[in-house]
Amino acid sequence: MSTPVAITRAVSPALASCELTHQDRVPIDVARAAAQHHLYIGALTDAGYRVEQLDSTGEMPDSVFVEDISVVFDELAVVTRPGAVSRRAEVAAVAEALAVYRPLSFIKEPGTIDGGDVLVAGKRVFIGRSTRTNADAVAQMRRLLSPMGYTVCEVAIDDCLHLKSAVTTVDEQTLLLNPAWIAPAAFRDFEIVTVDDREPHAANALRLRDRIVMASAYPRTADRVAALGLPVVTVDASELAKAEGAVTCCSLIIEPRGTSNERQQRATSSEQPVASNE
Ligand code: CIR
Repeated sequence: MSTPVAITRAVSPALASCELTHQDRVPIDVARAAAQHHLYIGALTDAGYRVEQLDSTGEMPDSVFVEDISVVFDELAVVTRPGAVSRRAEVAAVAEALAVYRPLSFIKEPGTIDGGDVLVAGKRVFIGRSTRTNADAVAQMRRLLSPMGYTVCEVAIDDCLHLKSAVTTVDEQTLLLNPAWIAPAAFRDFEIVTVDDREPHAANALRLRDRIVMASAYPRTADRVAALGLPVVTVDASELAKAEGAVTCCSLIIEPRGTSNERQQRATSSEQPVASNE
């Protein structure tokens, strides 16, 4: 496999019945959410990813947030046991799709973990202890990953759904972070870029091989990332955000083995434009 792959999953007709933890339920226009998802897939395709889109049903309202069902490493894919019972029906089809690319390991009961709580930065794996992810699953992750040279670090998070609601990687050594939701101290070896105070949800950015995908609702934070010399593309994910989702949640990125930790090429100019995919 030399072409990178992104596994995505269709927006369920039942999206409006999604799980919600920190947000109030507001009406969701499913057709609009599907249209935004279509543009998101376009951003992945533009970046050179082959997109494999799985079907959904009315029995899995949160299926579009496929990130929560697995964590993909070079060596294996860990298939999660999602913290929300309503999301466990999503697992089988995602595992089947991933098995083509990686050996699989499964988180077992009583462990629960969502992929959104797992931030992989090189050989370091940070796991957020959210309402979805418990200590047993962290221990299982550590047992699986330590023999492969990964260090697993548990971190506390406040006031947000997942670890990656609060912090994501934008290049090998730089994290985009909302300090109101997570203490930067856990990441002292990294350079930290903080979100604009007016854009608390902006810390969720999707790092692809040569660009960063961010939601268009957060232009000030996008400018901060672009100022690092990283090409940023933005997509409108506002309807998906009503279901407490963001840009990393909507794909499982599978890079060819051995390339996911390559240092991202920074452009020579420090003034990269922010492009829109809307
Ligand atoms: C849920 O609560 O599970 C969905 N409504 C949203 C999941 C978003 N996933 C993510 O941030 N990784």
